[in-house]
Amino acid sequence: MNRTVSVTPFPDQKPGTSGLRKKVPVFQTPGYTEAFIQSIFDSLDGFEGESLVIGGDGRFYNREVIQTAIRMAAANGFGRVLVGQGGILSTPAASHLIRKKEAFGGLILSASHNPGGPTEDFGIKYNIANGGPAPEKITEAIHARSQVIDQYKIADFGEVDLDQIGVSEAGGMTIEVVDPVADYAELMETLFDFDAIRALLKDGFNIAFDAMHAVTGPYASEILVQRLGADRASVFNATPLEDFGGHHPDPNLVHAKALYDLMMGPGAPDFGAASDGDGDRNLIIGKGIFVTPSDSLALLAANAHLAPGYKDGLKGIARSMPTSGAADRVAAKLGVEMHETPTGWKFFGNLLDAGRCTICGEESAGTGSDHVREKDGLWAVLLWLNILAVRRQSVAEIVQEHWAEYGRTYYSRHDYEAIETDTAHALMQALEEKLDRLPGLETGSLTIEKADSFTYHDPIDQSVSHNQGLRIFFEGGSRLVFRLSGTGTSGATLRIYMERYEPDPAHLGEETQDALRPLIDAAEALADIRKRTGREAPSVIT
Ligand code: G16
Repeated sequence: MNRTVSVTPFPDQKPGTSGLRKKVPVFQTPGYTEAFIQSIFDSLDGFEGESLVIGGDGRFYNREVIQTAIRMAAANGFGRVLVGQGGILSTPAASHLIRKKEAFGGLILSASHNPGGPTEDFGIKYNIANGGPAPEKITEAIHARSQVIDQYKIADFGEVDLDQIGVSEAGGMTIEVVDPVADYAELMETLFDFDAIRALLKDGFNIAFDAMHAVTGPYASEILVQRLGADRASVFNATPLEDFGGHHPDPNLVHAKALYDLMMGPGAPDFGAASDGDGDRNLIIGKGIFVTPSDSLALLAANAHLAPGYKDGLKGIARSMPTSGAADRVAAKLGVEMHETPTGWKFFGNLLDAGRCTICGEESAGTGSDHVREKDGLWAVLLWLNILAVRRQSVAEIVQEHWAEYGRTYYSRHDYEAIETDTAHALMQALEEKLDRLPGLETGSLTIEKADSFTYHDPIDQSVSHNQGLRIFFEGGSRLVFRLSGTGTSGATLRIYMERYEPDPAHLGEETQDALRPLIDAAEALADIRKRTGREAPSVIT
């Protein structure tokens, strides 16, 4: 039996960079989760009798929301739901499942790299039939609907057994609990030379993969250990935990410090990697060398043809605006299109669907390709391993050869987390107001060439996205970008992105923060960060 339940709108249900992310107690507010899911369904047309994929990263509250979402899908008229066993689906695996099963769309329950637990973060995101995050016109419709919603529909049936693979019927709908790993692992086998990687590992090439007690544990165990023969001990923190063991499942140099220390220490493995809460991000560290996500994108694009799935070359490359220009130089050399989009994987979807790019990447540790419509952590790890298996060089040698050929883009991001929202907006507004007056200004040793607020014109659907970050370009090619994160759940996070291009082979080995010192000083001089935020230093430097 279906019920219609009255609800009053919640004013804060505006999806951010990647879905709605809030603290668990907010989602536990009576009617809150239901109102948002109903707002999603109310914003879609034509799903009667269609399939919906549902899965999450296994964090606290995942199972409860999955039960609710299944009952609401039935009451709203979906014909079938496909759910990952145990409620688990990594974000790229969910994207693949939507595409493979030709589902109408999917609900992905994750707050990505944010911490999990009873007082930590949760999130809900809707993905469309191409497997990618809903574009802005849908997320805006969801938000608009959430502001006027007055009821939701839910079917009355008991708990679905999420742990048993199989098919059942309830509320007039088919419920299929599927193996979350099998389809994804099979897809990876079609893209990469598993024999070559297996041979590399057999020859004593040591890897370390930190699953951060998050969703990639089962995927990495199946692919790296079972199918590729890596040592069982090389995949650690492989059991997904509801609170990620109390850590932030964020594969950066702060939260994956243990891996970083291992890779920089004596006797380090040859290759280290980590992924995040929902398995879409990646961190790559060679023996004694951290590869920035921007460099990793450039390197993967330059070498992708070494993997079977990309042997015919790339149609184009896309990167988010704050990501460094390292990949642009690869695109120029390959003679393929280069696209610059706003932050948010959803902006790559149209380009991928239209065949305008093959590989995409972001400074926020995301890389992926047209195999799915999400970024994909393990995909990046496997492409790296495939390249290493063919080139038989160390990560450091490959990176250094790349810099020698293309020049090096020194790059860093400074985050000021959980600052007061008003303070963050005031800082951005003050900077924006003076953008017009910046060209020609000297700050330290640097001279400003131009400055603007980034606007994106989507070349496929002609949509326009304004206010996507403040950019300050300096003579000589350096750049500063200021923007506020769209994924945080407490206060605001100010992100400052710095990059400097260095073509001179004699200056490729500097320490990154030293190489960027003039830009770090310029950011302070232009935005008064210390005075305005009261912070002496960034919370996270990546
Ligand atoms: C999401 C988006 C990414 C974005 C990242 C950081 O990733 O999908 O496109 O780069 O957030 O966004 P922001 O700078 O606004 O915090 P994820 O891994 O959190 O889903």
